[in-house]
Amino acid sequence: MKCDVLTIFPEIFNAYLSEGMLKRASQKGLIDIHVHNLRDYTKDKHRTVDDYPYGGGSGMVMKPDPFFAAIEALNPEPLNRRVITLSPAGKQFNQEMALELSTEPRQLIFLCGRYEAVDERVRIALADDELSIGDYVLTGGELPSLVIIDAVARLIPGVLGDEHSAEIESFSWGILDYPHYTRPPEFEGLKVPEVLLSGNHKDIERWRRKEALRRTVLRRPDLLEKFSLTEEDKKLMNEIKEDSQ
Ligand code: 4FV
Repeated sequence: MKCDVLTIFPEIFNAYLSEGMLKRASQKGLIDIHVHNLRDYTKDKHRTVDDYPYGGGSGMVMKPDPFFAAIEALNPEPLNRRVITLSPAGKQFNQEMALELSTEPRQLIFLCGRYEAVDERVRIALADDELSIGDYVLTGGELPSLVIIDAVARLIPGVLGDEHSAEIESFSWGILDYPHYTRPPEFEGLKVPEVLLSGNHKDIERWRRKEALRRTVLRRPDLLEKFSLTEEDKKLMNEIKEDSQ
């Protein structure tokens, strides 16, 4: 995973990328992330990146020029770059998209907006994707970029400890995760489900699948619309229905 980020607040990234799994992944050369200060691509002595909105209105708009100059400098070749802008108006980011981006051979370039918005010509002329991390308004595109970088990087083979393969995890299945427990076996009067202490891996797998399905039925039934149930899943769903009678 080779990716570059354009932002007026590079420090935000340095802090997050120098901890935990992403730090180790960079050290292992599994991911290669470079953060650039957009102001380095301005031409005026005040390193201006924003200006008043045409048509009036509150707030400022980010100028197109620094983004164009930066992309020209970072990778003028449209065919081997994938430019991503972040906005609430973008396509909703999800695990499926994370999986797709994790196999993307081209250089990913994230353009982080600030202020009211970014001049629309940046999206029109430069962006390959416009993504949203959710229906709410943030102060900048830095957090959405980090959310996407984190979700994609952990799917790069070798980034997650080999004991944890992304394939076995819930959203990769397309349903919610099952409940997790660790020691002590009883805490605040709350016991760990017996089956998890049984050592019977077949029963444990069955229990985990059933609880994952139960949670999905209760909390995200929308996920089940695009989820193909196995014959075993259908039996579990009947049990879940009976349990709730
Ligand atoms: C956002 C989101 C988001 C809008 C104006 C940055 C802000 C400000 N981006 N998913 N939700 N962006 O709220 O991606 O410049």
